[in-house]
Amino acid sequence: MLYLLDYGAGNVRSLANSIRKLGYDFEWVRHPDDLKKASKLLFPGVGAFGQALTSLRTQGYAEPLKEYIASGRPYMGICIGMQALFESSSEAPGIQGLAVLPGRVERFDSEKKTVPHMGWNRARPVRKSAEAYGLPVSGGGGEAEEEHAESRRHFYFVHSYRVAFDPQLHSSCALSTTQYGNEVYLSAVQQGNVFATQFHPEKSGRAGLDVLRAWLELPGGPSERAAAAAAQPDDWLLSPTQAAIPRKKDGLTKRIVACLDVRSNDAGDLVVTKGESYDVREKATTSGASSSSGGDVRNLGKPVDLALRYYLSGADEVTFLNITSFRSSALRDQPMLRMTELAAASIFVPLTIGGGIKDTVDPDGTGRSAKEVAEAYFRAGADKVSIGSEAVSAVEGLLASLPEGEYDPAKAPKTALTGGTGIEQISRNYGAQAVVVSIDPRRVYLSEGEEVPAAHAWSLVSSAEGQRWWYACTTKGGRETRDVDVVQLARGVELLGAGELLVNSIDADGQGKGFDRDLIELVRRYTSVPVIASSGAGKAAHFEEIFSPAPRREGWKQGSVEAALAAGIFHRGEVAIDEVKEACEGAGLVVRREHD
Ligand code: 1PR
Repeated sequence: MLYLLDYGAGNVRSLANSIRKLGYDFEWVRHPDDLKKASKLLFPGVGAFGQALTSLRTQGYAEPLKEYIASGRPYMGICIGMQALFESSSEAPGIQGLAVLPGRVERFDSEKKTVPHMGWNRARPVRKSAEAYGLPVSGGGGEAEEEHAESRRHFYFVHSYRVAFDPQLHSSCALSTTQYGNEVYLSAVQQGNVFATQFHPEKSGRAGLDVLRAWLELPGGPSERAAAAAAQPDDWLLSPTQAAIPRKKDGLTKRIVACLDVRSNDAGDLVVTKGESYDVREKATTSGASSSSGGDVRNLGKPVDLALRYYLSGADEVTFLNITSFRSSALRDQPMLRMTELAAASIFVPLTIGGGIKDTVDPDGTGRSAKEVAEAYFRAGADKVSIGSEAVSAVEGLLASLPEGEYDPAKAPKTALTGGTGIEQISRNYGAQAVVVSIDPRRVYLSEGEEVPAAHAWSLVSSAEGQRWWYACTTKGGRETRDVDVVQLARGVELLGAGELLVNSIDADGQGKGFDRDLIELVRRYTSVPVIASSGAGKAAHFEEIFSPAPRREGWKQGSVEAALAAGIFHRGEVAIDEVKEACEGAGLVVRREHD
């Protein structure tokens, strides 16, 4: 029987879903004795190294787990489930790993790249036996076959710590390596009955399902096949020393995100809608002539059906935003939770849920913290939550703590970090990578001779045509404009623990004229967490443009972003995700292709 070891650290629903999807049944490990009954064991390992190892020890799993591994029965570890196999981690000094494999887990160097390493990257097989674990070694020769094999080597990673590949130390366990920046590290290991991946197969589309399937198909009990593969002396595809040499460029791809703005329509059904500049109602018609908005909510389809379509056609991530969240409490918003569960059952790429992630009070008076609300979505299968309006309030809190004349929330005194905001709480408990902040800025144009307010001078933009504007943040889907500019918001939430910024634009939304490059470059310049460019995509070339590094002002950081999101063009079938990826590839960018 296959067992899944969940020691209670977080969301393992997606893994359970993918195993069921592949037609396998499993039991949860409920007691250390269950490990004696298991003929196969999967350890997803969510959370942090120290927390995982401490939980294993305090719950009495550490020794039975080592005995299980020593018995030769198949073990598969994912992420922390892989890191736990090593001796120790700099994430938790003094806490011993299981020491089944040699080496120490250490943090990525964040000097020249963003940490965590988040997104799709290439796992490069280093031994022939990788093939048996679903990692294609070669496509068989032809160009199409090679392309197909390559599409099966991209996986979803999200981690800040890794085991650097050491050709001597890891010559008997390395199965694949991955390069982030100029660091080459172990992305899959296999030694005898032990197999583990740093990436998340359950979030890696069909390529990930192939890896899981390959392992699930291995015979249970002591595995002769795996042991035989490990023993082959000529198994290396290239010498370990060569494999350790970093290439010119790493394999991290640009991510294409499909976004679904969700709300109940006037009939009460949850639908995907899409507007222009956040107005999602059809233009009302009076006596045949179209007038201002006020008609029905535009209905572009059912959320899970559309999302599934995007997943199957190669979206790297799917985001659902509950755009009427300001009206009701998210925890009682069962349709969104149920929708998340349904989506997570059939979509195996990262899912982000936004809208209403904030402190709420149930009708019976029970208070629900933003963390509890987020937890409900993580349990339902979300990988990240996105926070909009509450992020603005949190940054206003930081700004209020600054001395007169200081406008940078990143300089807020330590005492201003109360730990009480939703961003801080969710980030602390689930990691920064699980917290996206969705920014809804609007341009504030300045008339001739008008001065930009001193506090917002850094978000001032002047166009070649002589127009000047700055970006004010809004809440409640653009209904309220606040005295916080986009740079203040971005810097403030980064300090509070946000791991990613979704940068929308009310002006560009639904216009199809391209992303607001000034806005995106502004946020990029002043922050270092990954940025998702959003709003305004009208054709495939717009993605290529926003990903291309073309700094327009002296001293500005390269304008390229990690991900770009679109809604309208995908919903209306005007541009296919594949077309976007083709255009990006044509421009020399690395993208992930979903295979058939
Ligand atoms: O404030 O934490 O409850 O979150 C509410 C969330 O709902 C925010 O993320 C906010 O951006 C979103 N939202 C609120 N009202 C609207 C609306 O449209 N009326 N949608 C709305 C925002 C913007 C993008 C859109 C892109 C791409 N949608 O997500 O998908 O602009 O569109 P395009 O490619 O068609 O141009 P809280």
